[in-house]
Amino acid sequence: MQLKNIRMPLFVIATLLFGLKTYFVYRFMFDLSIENPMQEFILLFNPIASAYLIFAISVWLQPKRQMKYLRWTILIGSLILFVNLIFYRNFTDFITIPVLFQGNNAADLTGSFLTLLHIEDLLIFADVALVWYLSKHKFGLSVQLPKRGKIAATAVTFLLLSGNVVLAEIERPMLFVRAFDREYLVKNIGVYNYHLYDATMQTKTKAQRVFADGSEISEIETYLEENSPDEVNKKADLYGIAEDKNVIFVSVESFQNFLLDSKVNGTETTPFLNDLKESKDTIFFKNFYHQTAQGKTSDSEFIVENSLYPLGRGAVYFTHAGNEYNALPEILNDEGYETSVFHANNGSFWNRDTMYDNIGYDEFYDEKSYQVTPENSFGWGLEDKAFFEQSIKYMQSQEKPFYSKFITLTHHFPFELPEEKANIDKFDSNSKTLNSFFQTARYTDEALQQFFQQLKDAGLYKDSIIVLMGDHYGISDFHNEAMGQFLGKEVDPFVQTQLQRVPFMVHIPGYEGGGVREDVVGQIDVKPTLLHLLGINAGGDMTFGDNMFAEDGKDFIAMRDGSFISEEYLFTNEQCYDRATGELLAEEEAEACQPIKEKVEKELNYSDNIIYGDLFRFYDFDSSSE
Ligand code: GP9
Ligand code: MN
Repeated sequence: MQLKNIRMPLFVIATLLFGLKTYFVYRFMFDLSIENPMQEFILLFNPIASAYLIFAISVWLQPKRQMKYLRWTILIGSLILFVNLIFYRNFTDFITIPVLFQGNNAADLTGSFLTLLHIEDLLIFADVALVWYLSKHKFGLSVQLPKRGKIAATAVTFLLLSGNVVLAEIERPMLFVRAFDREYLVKNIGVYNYHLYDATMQTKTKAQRVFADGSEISEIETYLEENSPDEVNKKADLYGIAEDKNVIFVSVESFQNFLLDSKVNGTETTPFLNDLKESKDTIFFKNFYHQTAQGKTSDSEFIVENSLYPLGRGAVYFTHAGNEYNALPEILNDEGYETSVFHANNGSFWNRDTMYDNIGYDEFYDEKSYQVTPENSFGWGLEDKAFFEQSIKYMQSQEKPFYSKFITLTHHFPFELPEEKANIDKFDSNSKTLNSFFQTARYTDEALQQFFQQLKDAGLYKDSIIVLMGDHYGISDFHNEAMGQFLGKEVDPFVQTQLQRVPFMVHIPGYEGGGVREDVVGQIDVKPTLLHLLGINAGGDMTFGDNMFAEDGKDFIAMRDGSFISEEYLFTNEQCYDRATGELLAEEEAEACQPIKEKVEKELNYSDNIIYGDLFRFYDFDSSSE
C-alpha cells in the first residue's frame, strides 16, 4: 500500500485490519458487558496487541514466506473468532479444549448450526479476503529488516502484551488466579490469548491427578463436616417417607421457572405443572437453582448424582469419567434398587455410556431401545410423548424397588415444533428462540401429563415417588431484550441470576402435606434430599449439598462462576444485592456478601480438587459410614 511515499508493510496492515475487526466483533456481535471506559479501551487494545503478536513474527521470514504466513494466520485467526461466535450464540460462553474434544456434541450442534448463522458473519472474513488479495499480487508489501529492526519489531510485541496484562490486572485484580468467568478473561486478554491460557490450564489439570496424594482429602472432609453436617435428622417428618418406593426422576430439558404460571395470548403454557405444583401430594421448591456450567445436561446429572460441583471448564462426564465416585446409583444399588436411565439420544452423547457404567447404573435405555420414525421425531430426535410411552414396557420389566432417571429432549434449543403439534401461540418478540420456547414447553407439559396417566395405567404410580427437575436454562442472556419484554422489566444481573431457577417438585402419591417451599436450594442438594426421603443413611458421604428439609441446612447456593444466592443476599458479577428487593447494595452493606463469597470460592476449589486429583480413590466411603 503506497501512501504518498510511505509504504505500509502487510504485517502492519493485517494487524490494523484484524485488530479492528476483532474489536468490532467483540463489541457488536458478542454480547459482552462493558461497564466502564477502561474496559472499552482494553477491548480495543487487546485485539491489536494480539494481532501484532501474531503478524509481527513474520518479519523473521523471507518475503515470499512472509506473505504466505500472513495469509494463513489471518485465516486461522478469523476462523477461531468465527467458531467462538457460533458457540457463544448457543451457549453464551467461549470454547475450552475439553469442550472441543466432545466431538459427538459438536456433531449434534450442527443441527442447530444454520439457526446460529447470521449474514453479517461474512464481515469476519472481509479482512482475510483483502490480505489474501494484497499478498498474492506483487505490491511489494513484505519487509526485509536488518537484524536490529527485526528485534525492535519483536520487542514491540512484548511491550504491547505487557501493557495488556498490566491493564487487565488493574481492571480485574487476580484475573488469572480466580478465572471463574471466561467472559472476563476474553474481555481483558482477548479470545486468542484466552485460548493460550486455556491450553496452559489443560496441561496443569492433567498434571494434577498425577501429583495428587491422599493428604488433601482429610482437609476437605473436615471442612464438609463443619460446614455441611450430614445430620440425617431421622426424626424429621419426611425421613424415610419414600422408603422402599420406586423413584422416577425426570430431568426436564431446558425448563425454567418463569414458564410456570406464564401465559401467551391468554393461554397457560404449563397447565399440568401449574396444577401439580399446587397439589397437596407435591412439594415444590420455588427457589431451586440449577448450577450447571459448560457440561449442560450432563453437569446437572453429575451434580445430582454426586453432590459435587461441575467443573469450570468442560464437562466432568467427558473429562473425568474414569474417576472414583460415590454416586447415587452406586449407593442405591447397595440398597437393593435396580437403577436405570432412559434417554432417546445417542448413548455416547456427553460420554454418558462410559460415565453411567462407571457410576453403577444397571441399564441405559438409549436411542437404540426406541422406535424412532419420521412421524414421531423432530428437532433432536424422538419426541417426548413417544419417549415416555415407549419407556413404560421397560419400566414394567424392572425389579422393584427401582430408580429410573428420564431425560427429556423435545424442549431443547432451537425449540422447534411442527405447527400441528403446537397447542399454544408463539410469543411475539425479536427473539425467535424465546418465541418458540413456549410452544415446546407446552408440548413437554402435555407429555408429562400423559406420562403420569401411563404410570397409573401400568400400575407403577402408587408405589413410586416422582421427582421433576429442570436441568438448566434454555434462554441464555443473549435474549435479554426479548426476555425483558416478556417479564415487563429490564433483565439486570440480579434478574438474570433469578432466571436460573428451575422447577423442582417431589410428587408423593397419597401424601397430604405438600405445598410450596421458599428455601434457597439447588441441584447440589438433590442427592442428600433423595437419600433422606428414601430413609438411607449415607453417613460417611462427602457432599457439598444438604438435605433440603434440614432445619439448619446450608445457607447458600453457589453457581459455578462464583455467584451465589443466600437467604438474604444474591451475589453476581462481583456485586451484592438484597435478595428480597433486588436492590444493589452500597459498598458498606455489600461487605455482608464477603464471608459467603470466600466460602463459595473455597468450596468450588475443594470440589475441583476432588475431581482433578481423583481424590476419592484415596477415601474409603464404606468404613467412614460405620
Ligand atoms: C442430549 C441432551 C441435551 O442428549 O441431554 O443436552 P444439552 O445440550 O441440553 O446439554
Ligand atoms: Mn439439557
